[in-house]
Amino acid sequence: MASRTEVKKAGCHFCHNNCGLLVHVQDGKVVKVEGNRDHPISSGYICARGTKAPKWLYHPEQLKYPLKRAGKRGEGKWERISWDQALDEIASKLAQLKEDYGAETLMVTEGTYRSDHFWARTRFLNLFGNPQNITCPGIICSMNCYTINLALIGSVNIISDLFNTKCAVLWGGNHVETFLTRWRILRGRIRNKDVKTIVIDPIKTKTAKHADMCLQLRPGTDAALALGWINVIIEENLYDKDFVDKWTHGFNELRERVKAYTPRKVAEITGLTKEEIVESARLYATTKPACIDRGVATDQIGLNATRVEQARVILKAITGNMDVPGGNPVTGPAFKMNGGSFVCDSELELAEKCPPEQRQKQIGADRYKLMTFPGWEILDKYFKKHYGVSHPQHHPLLVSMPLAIRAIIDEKPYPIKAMISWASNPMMWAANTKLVHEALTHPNLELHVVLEYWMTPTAQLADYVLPSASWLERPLCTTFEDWSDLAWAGERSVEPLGERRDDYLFWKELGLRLGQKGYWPWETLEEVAEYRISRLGISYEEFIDRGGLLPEPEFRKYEKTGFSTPTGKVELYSTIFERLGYDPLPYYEEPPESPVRTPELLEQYPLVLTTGIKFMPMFHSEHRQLGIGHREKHPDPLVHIHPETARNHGIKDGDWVYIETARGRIKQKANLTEDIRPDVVASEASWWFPEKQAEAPSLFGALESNSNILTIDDPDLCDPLVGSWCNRGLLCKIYKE
Ligand SMILES: Nc1nc2c(c(=O)[nH]1)N[C@H]1C(S)=C(S)[C@@H](COP(=O)(O)OP(=O)(O)OC[C@H]3O[C@@H](n4cnc5c(=O)[nH]c(N)nc54)[C@H](O)[C@@H]3O)O[C@H]1N2
Ligand SMILES: Nc1nc2c(c(=O)[nH]1)N[C@H]1C(S)=C(S)[C@@H](COP(=O)(O)OP(=O)(O)OC[C@H]3O[C@@H](n4cnc5c(=O)[nH]c(N)nc54)[C@H](O)[C@@H]3O)O[C@H]1N2
Ligand code: SF4
Ligand SMILES: [Mo]
Repeated sequence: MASRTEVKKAGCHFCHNNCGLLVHVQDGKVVKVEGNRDHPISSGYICARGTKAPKWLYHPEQLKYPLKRAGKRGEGKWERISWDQALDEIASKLAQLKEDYGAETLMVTEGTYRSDHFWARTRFLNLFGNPQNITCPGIICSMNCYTINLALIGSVNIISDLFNTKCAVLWGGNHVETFLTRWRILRGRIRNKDVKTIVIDPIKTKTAKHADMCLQLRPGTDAALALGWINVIIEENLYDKDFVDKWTHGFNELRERVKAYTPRKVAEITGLTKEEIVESARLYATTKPACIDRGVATDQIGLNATRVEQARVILKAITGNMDVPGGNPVTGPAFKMNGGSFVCDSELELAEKCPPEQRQKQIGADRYKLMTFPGWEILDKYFKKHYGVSHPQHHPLLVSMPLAIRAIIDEKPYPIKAMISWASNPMMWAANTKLVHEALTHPNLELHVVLEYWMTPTAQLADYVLPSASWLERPLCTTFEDWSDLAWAGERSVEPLGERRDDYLFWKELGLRLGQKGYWPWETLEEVAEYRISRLGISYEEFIDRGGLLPEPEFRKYEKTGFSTPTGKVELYSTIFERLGYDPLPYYEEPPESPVRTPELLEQYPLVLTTGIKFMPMFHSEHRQLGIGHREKHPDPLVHIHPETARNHGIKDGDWVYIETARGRIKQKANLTEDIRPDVVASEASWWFPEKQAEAPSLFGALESNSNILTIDDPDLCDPLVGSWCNRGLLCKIYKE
């Protein structure tokens, strides 16, 4: 029989760029993957992860069948069972736990934007009666910033118009390694001297090497720098008076607040020079249009995390760069075409199904009020008035992981008896791994289900491990969880391997077994996609063919509609923060552990540590299996140390060194580089070793080189608005193994 080759138009989901890729399928098997030149956004781009996708998909260690634990947790004994058995048993256990402890006893943990069906999980939880007890890295990755945007401008202002900007501030982001498609736009423009760039990073990264200025500040001091910029911009009259007068609320209060943040003071805090601060502020404020393109660093500095974003929103507003070409556009929830709109995530979540008294039980709602129901109720009121649809519940409604973990162990404020980890490896991503490990092995946790591609350290501790279909085995249909007004599509390339299923089917099938009949009308994700575009007047085939639907860019939308905040303006002084009992204005606070805040620790831990340096071709804890080709390129975890610091510690390039904080120690391999501040050490995160022993206590070496052994998760030291913990700006010592 002649072999059959097809080319599928898929949407990659190995990272958040969702590039349009062409997947060559021969006799039902993926043989080659390349960039799709016709894709309206990625236009042919593909990275090493995309190219190696066939090796990834057919790796012998990919999970293919549902597994049930047969020995003790972590013992590595598994029994292969059917999906029906797994779902029946999980549903019946959940029903019993709900009866005994209430629907709130279930916690869901999930990864960072790993698929486009978060709405399905929220729908399931609302129907189950659970108060959105969801915890995920979003709290330290973008969603905390996102929620600040919602409070201050009523929409999202995180995207940057890199095509048209004349000055890009890359704030705590290393685009060369992490934001590949964004970097692709900038690289050409930098080469053509068409754009100025300022990088804010303690390391002179590959990205920073292309920049006009690199501000190598002390980790965790970003809010001081941002407030210093505001001070310079106001003092030197560099702000946009017209925009400030018409479209902002609280300028006078802001002016008073930032008086304390003089360049001299900010220089003392950040370790930058006064000149660097003033010059960079002027460059940003006077080069028009300018944008701020953020990385994740500042989301992870604990106590002061959201205040950095608050100050950045203020900077965009007072310089008149908000929602202008080349600035930071304001994005809304739904793509519109032919008089109809894409069906938003919020329209699928069935928020009204969860009884109000249940909502009040969300863990953390009494202390981190912005990103839980108290904040959401206010934010959604203005959002709905403005956009005509509700805000999706699924990202500004998160439980801080440190509270979730403690609720399992201490049963406070009530017992968490069940956890579903989908697309998530909390043994890798969450702070204070030792405590996470304690929770995941605790007898209090009666049910732990993991949905995965691989047997990971987290999966190794589960009761059921269910095999999931990847982006090659499922279609894509997304508006990025409702936070952009474009819609992307990709088709399923091949049928799922073995008995893998997409995660949507898990939520649906579990729901049907728990009394949710009638609420899951779509059999497949293709049917979901068809439903979601049903008001746009195009066929599913055309949607896939186009790969993406883009709105005509529209700027200065506020001139027609105002901002969706209580004052209708950008709130430099936040009336929502005030209502929730927080300081309405931004301020600087020292990191929980620092040479200034905790000098008593300095003798023992003299260096500042930042964790989680990301790099190609890895994506968090993924792609670490030998045989795909990525691990072969980057086999070991690296810690970046200045040569002078290394010399003082007797450390040579390539030595294995211990990095120790007050929480514990790990080892990584020394990478000596002049590019890092001498007082700073930077480690990689998410390291486990699939080739090492699976069984406890090894758990694939999950406790050996994992930076989250070192991080701080004390709830009192988390950001008070949202509960973000501290991965960056810690105190440590280093020594040779
Ligand atoms: N290759 C690859 N790409 C990825 C990912 C991945 O795992 N691998 N993950 C994706 C995800 S989910 C995310 S969130 C993004 C993250 O993307 P980035 O934010 O670009 O990545 P990071 O390396 O975490 O941090 C960026 C920079 O922050 C600097 N930094 C550390 N501490 C501080 C500080 O206190 N202040 C400032 N201003 N800078 C500091 C670091 O030196 C680093 O260069 O990448 C996405 N893309
Ligand atoms: N110390 C420190 N910790 C950090 C960071 C840091 O900088 N420093 N960075 C943080 C950041 S920015 C982030 S975003 C998080 C990342 O945290 P996560 O997003 O949880 O990333 P992973 O730890 O790689 O776990 C994701 C798991 O999901 C699986 N998976 C991927 N896609 C799917 C899918 O569609 N379905 C299913 N069922 N499984 C899937 C993968 O195999 C992988 O095991 O880590 C955070 N943790
Ligand atoms: S992994 Fe690579 S190809 Fe896939 S979406 Fe990300 S950048 Fe694009
Ligand atoms: Mo992230």
